[in-house]
Amino acid sequence: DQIGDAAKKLGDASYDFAKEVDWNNGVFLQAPGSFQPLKALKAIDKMIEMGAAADPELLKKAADAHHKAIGSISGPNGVTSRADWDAVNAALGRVVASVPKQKVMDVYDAVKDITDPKVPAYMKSLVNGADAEKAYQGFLEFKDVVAANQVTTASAAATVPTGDKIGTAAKALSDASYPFIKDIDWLSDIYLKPLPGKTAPETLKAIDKMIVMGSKMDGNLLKAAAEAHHKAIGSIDATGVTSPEDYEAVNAALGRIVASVPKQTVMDVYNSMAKIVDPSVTNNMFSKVNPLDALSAAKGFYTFKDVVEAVQ
Ligand code: DGD
Ligand code: CLA
Ligand code: PID
Ligand code: PID
Ligand code: PID
Ligand code: PID
Ligand code: PID
Ligand code: PID
Repeated sequence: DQIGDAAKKLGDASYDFAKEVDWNNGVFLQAPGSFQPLKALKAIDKMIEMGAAADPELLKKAADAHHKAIGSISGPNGVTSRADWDAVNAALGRVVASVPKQKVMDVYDAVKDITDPKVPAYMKSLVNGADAEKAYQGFLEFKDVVAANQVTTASAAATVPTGDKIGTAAKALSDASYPFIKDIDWLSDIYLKPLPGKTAPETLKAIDKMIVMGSKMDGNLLKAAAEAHHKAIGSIDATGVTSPEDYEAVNAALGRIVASVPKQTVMDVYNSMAKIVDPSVTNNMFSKVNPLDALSAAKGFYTFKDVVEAVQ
């Protein structure tokens, strides 16, 4: 297709740049400017809306392309192979083309709103500047091909199951855990701190397992989960906490996507995360909330998971 061909040209223009970026640099975990959680949540919300509007099949293929690309990483900078670099660009170009232009620009504008104007120049200063300009020129040509293949109307909303066992169980889980949700400091910057003692390649292994799980999920249910998160973001209070109803809808939606993949795929995520999350992290989280609320939430979760497993 045209986007695939254009991605090869983009690769010619951008792979030198890709090789020069230190993908393992911890700076990429930082907020791109001053820390503004509510504005950042707005930017994420725009990404969620774009993801919910995208073609689920193309999203899956993009997830698969990333998984494959992680498998061909080499060298100290963590760069993927030339072929996989092109495949990721092509897959993302197709995802972008599957949503109306305005949804893409809304993401750009919202990210711009939390990005210090000095950040792009700082990024450029870490690589060969001429190669960055060549890559950007390539991106400008690529985006014209994407625009020429872009849809003009959004896809239909997801179908949300009703009256199912997971939906019923989600009510009990939500009742048991909403007090805990209210105890959590959602506006803290602690969630942007590096995991103690873990390197980027180690962390990427766990993220890879999530990518694999995402690509196996039922596309309609994943879209419904994105829509539920978007709705929940719309009802947050000043501390970032969503309404009980929207919280319940998020739990139901997530239970359903978990049930749509094999148990082992879920356990692979859990086990790989357990390897990188030191117990000190969990204990620290626990120390900041009311312990009875956390225990009630945990009990609710362990009851909920049996219902999920039964329909998995
Ligand atoms: C950049 C963009 C990269 C900056 C990286 C910041 C992104 C951080 C994302 C953090 C989000 C949070 C998610 C994680 C949450 C974790 C939860 C725990 O360097 C601009 C200005 C605005 C920059 C900010 C907006 C970036 C938006 C990027 C899309 C968002 C993606 C989402 C990422 C999130 C995660 C994904 C899963 O656009 O951009 C560089 C540009 O900066 C440079 O400016 C451009 C002008 O826009 C353009 O108009 C033009 O002037 C150009 O061109 C210069 O510069 C000139 C000529 O016109 C060209 O023809 C050519 O010759 C060129 O020069 C060659 O030099
Ligand atoms: Mg990705 C984007 C890393 C998994 C879907 N992703 C980005 C970039 C960053 C990144 C490189 C955001 C920061 C930025 O804009 O830099 N992703 C990244 C990692 C992983 C991952 C490390 C780990 C596996 N992503 C992942 C998965 C999905 C996505 C699983 C779902 C399938 N990701 C996704 C989308 C987008 C990203 C939809 C973006 O739109 C965003 C992005 O790249 O925006 C431009 C700048 C970008 C780069 C350095 C990448 C190359 C860009 C072009 C080809 C060349 C460079 C031009 C110029 C020098 C700088 C960019 C200017 C900009 C205005 C265009
Ligand atoms: C400028 C000036 C003009 C010239 C110009 C110009 C540049 C404009 C630009 C630009 C626009 C632009 C847009 C970009 C958009 C990037 C969008 C990224 C989206 C990320 C998403 C993440 C996610 C997911 C995901 C799916 C999940 C939801 C999420 C489901 C259902 C300034 C050059 C025209 C770069 C969507 C993918 C996992 C949130 O206009 O003179 O330069 O860049 O998890 O959804 O699972
Ligand atoms: C524009 C203007 C509108 C019209 C429009 C428009 C286009 C927007 C577009 C577009 C946005 C867009 C985004 C793309 C992004 C590509 C990002 C590629 C990333 C590749 C990576 C590869 C890798 C790896 C990996 C992880 C490793 C690092 C690597 C570590 C820690 C402008 C059409 C709407 C194409 C990250 C995965 C293995 C490098 O908005 O008018 O057209 O395209 O090895 O991580 O090692
Ligand atoms: C400039 C002027 C214009 C021309 C121009 C220009 C240059 C702009 C540039 C540039 C922008 C730019 C951006 C780059 C972005 C790279 C993003 C990489 C993201 C990597 C990640 C990696 C990771 C992980 C991971 C999970 C870990 C955290 C991390 C935990 C909990 C100035 C040329 C356009 C290079 C996200 C995945 C392992 C961080 O604009 O005229 O030159 O470069 O380890 O999670 O640990
Ligand atoms: C233990 C001991 C026994 C008792 C027991 C026990 C506990 C086991 C547990 C547990 C398992 C467990 C699993 C959990 C799994 C969480 C998985 C999260 C996945 C996240 C993903 C994120 C993503 C995306 C997304 C889609 C994108 C890709 C991504 C596309 C196509 C120890 C109780 C049985 C909590 C998938 C969603 C946006 C990466 O066994 O005695 O306690 O918890 O962006 O994909 O867009
Ligand atoms: C298990 C054992 C195997 C069998 C199995 C199994 C089950 C795994 C499961 C499961 C995992 C799972 C996960 C669920 C997670 C639910 C998470 C809900 C989060 C809700 C939030 C709501 C909100 C917001 C929002 C953003 C705001 C904050 C809030 C800010 C900054 C165990 C079956 C495989 C259900 C976060 C979105 C508005 C609070 O593996 O043997 O069954 O379920 O307002 O952000 O303000
Ligand atoms: C313990 C012992 C057992 C019993 C038990 C127990 C407790 C465990 C606990 C606990 C675990 C736990 C975890 C918590 C996790 C909260 C995670 C919140 C994430 C929030 C984020 C917010 C954000 C943003 C956002 C984007 C911004 C950055 C942020 C940028 C660029 C010990 C009870 C089981 C509470 C990610 C989205 C706005 C940070 O196990 O016997 O009690 O709690 O602003 O992006 O700015």
